[in-house]
Amino acid sequence: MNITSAEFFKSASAISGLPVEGFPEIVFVGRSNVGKSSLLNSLCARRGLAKTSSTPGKTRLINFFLINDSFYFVDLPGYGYAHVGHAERESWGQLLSDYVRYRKGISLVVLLVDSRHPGMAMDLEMMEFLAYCQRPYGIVMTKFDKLSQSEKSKARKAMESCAAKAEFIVNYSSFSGAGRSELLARLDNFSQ
Ligand SMILES: Nc1nc2c(ncn2[C@@H]2O[C@H](COP(=O)(O)OP(=O)(O)O)[C@@H](O)[C@H]2O)c(=O)[nH]1
Ligand SMILES: [Mg+2]
Repeated sequence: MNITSAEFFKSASAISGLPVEGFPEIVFVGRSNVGKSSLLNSLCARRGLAKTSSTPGKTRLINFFLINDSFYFVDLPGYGYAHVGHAERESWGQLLSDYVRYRKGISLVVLLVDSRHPGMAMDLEMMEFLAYCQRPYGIVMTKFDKLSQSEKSKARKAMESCAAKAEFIVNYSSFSGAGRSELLARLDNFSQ
C-alpha cells in the first residue's frame, strides 16, 4: 500500500458522534505512551497528523483519519492510564469497548505493544477481548530501536508465544522507519 493522502476527518467522544458507516476502518489501539501517535505520523509520513506528546493519557477522543480517500485509520484513546479518575476511566473504557465490539466497518485492529514489555497483562487482556469480539488483529512492537540485538530476538519470541491468534507481528520504529513498508503491506488486505 502506498499512502497518497492522509487527512484528519473527525473526532468523536461518544458512539453517537461516529461518522456514518461506509469506509473500512483500521483501528489502532494500545496503552498510553506506547507510541501510537508517532506511528500514525510515521506511517502517513505526516509529522503533525496525530499529535504526539510525552504526557500520557491526553487523547480521550476517537480520532478518524481519512486515508487515500477510501478508508480510515482510527486512533483510539490509550488504555491503562492510571491517573484519570475512576468514573472517567470507566466511561472511557465503555466507549472504547462498545466501538470495538459493535462497529461494523472495522476491518482490522492493530494492537501496539511496547517492545520493552511484551506480554503485559493489559495487552493480554486486550487480545482476549479482541478474540472474544472475533476481531482480526495484528500486533506492532513499537520503539524497537530501543532494544539491543539480543533483547530484540528475546522480545520477539516472547510476543510470538503469547499472540498465536494475531494476523501478524511487525517490529517497528517510528524514529528510523524500520517496519514501515512491512506494516503497510500487511494493511493492504484490510483497506478495501
Ligand atoms: N525511541 C523511540 N521512541 C519513540 C518511538 N515512538 C514513540 N516514541 C516516544 O514515546 C513517547 C510517546 O509517543 P506517542 O507517539 O506520543 O505515544 P502515544 O501516547 O501512544 O500516542 C514520545 O516521547 C515519543 O517520542 C520510537 O519508535 N522509538
Ligand atoms: Mg497519542
